[in-house]
Amino acid sequence: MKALLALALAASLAAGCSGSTPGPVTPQRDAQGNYVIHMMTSNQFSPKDAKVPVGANVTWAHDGGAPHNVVDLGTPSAFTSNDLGHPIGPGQSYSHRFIAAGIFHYHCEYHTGMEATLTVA
Ligand SMILES: [Cu+2]
Repeated sequence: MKALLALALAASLAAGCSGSTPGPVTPQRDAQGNYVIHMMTSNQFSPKDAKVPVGANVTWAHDGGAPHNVVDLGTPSAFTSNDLGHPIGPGQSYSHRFIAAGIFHYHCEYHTGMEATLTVA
């Protein structure tokens, strides 16, 4: 019984450690198979550090609140929701398919500090 308890404790500690390990997170997929990154009401992207496979279609979904956009910070910019011709509002989204590997740093131009990283590998 004591051994079992120790084992359970060790397992929960290990789980806690892996949960706090920094690194890219694979976003949840929607019914169409798109990887979904949320633009949260707190003016943050979630997951902030995301990873998807080459060929993935990524959808940035607006959770509500202030309008946002999505602009790759690379030169030239590899993707931008400004192609839509309007900010992304509540209930709206922006999608882009990534056909090549890369690490992309992007941000929302409307909110200082609203930035994130997407790794395509
Ligand atoms: Cu924003």
